[in-house]
Amino acid sequence: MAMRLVVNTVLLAIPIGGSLGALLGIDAHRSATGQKPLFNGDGSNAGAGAGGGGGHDSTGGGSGGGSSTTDNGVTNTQYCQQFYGISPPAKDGQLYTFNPNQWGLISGQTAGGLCVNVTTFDNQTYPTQYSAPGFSVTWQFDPAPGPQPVHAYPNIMVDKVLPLELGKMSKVDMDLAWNYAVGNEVSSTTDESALAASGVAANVAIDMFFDSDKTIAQNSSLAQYEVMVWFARFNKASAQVIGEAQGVVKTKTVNGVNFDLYVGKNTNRAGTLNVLTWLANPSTQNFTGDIYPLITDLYTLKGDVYPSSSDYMGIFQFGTEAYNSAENVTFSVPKFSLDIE
Ligand SMILES: *[C@@H]1O[C@H](CO)[C@@H](O)[C@H](O)[C@H]1NC(C)=O
Ligand SMILES: *[C@@H]1O[C@H](CO)[C@@H](O)[C@H](O)[C@H]1NC(C)=O
Ligand SMILES: *[C@@H]1O[C@H](CO)[C@@H](O)[C@H](O)[C@H]1NC(C)=O
Ligand SMILES: *[C@@H]1O[C@H](CO)[C@@H](O)[C@H](O)[C@H]1NC(C)=O
Ligand SMILES: *[C@H]1O[C@@H](CO)[C@H](O)[C@@H](O)[C@@H]1NC(C)=O
Repeated sequence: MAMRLVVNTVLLAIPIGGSLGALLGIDAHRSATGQKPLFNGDGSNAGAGAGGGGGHDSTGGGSGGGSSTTDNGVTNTQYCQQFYGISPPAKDGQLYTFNPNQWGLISGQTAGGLCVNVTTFDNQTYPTQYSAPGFSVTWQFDPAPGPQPVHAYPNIMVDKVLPLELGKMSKVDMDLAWNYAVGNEVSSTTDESALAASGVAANVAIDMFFDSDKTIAQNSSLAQYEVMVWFARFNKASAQVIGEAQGVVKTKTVNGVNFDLYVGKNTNRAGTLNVLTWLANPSTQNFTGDIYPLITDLYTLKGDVYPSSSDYMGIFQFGTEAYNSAENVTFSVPKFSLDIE
């Protein structure tokens, strides 16, 4: 049991990249702290300095979590660690890992920190085989002074389903709803003007990694393609899509939602990572349908920057890139399910 816990902690602690600069951030973090963060929650927070909640979660390590409350078979647990993933068990269901993924913390910067709350069912049985536990993320970060504006990409990641060859998939069905609001509480609406008034810069996005090599596709530091789907973006001036200045390459409507495609390279990877981003225009707070056409459409475009059907999808995550905000904000996802076939 103890042995198994240690193994899980190591596997789940592997930080997963967001987008711009993710890899730099992780490398910097890793070289600054060595392997310690894999085994010591507070050590990693102390190393990076910020994370206001700092000592919130001394239990760290994947399954421990911070404060937890249970009501009628529903348990809410708060996690404020920098990286450790949380993988709630699901009986006969698909497994997911919640990654706090605070890869861009800046030493000495004042901030309200970031905590992830996960709502699990004690019976480990969710509405469908593909449903994830509900979750929310409360955060506050001051603007980053340097060229790398993202502090964290807290996300939910699908486990065990990947890697899969793109051309052998038949669908990527999603059913999700989210809200973003100023404050420490879950809201059932998103008030974009209130977010703007608090200077919130963030997105709500899927982040996927592809490569022609099955194993490399699972490593965000090495994969050749990053394909993102942004359902919303708050504060256009701060939260820029890579390639935005070059304009829209293509548009596509899926399930009534219009997406604009932007294409560019992540300069932090010496131009070796092609970043293809579908930005919903206008934004949408829910999506029920198949996003596979947003992948297959990329094959129809010419050039090395686009993946092909023989490439593999190695990573699939959904979350929010936290740039900055004057006040605490809460991103909540009451419903998330993903069926990749
Ligand atoms: C599992 O627990 C949840 C929350 O209490 C409840 O809504 C659901 O009906 C339960 N499912 C089963 C199959 O008992
Ligand atoms: C997260 O959980 C903590 C601890 O139970 C609670 O105090 C806080 O209100 C929760 N936040 C949200 C957004 O639900
Ligand atoms: C990803 O690749 C980097 C660079 O080669 C390596 O340091 C890291 O351990 C790899 N990560 C995983 C999860 O294999
Ligand atoms: C989906 O989100 C849009 C706004 O983005 C909203 O107008 C619509 O009512 C939502 N639909 C559902 C079923 O929640
Ligand atoms: C943001 O608000 C401050 C002040 O109310 C709290 O002390 C922080 O814990 C909170 N941050 C998070 C991540 O909840």
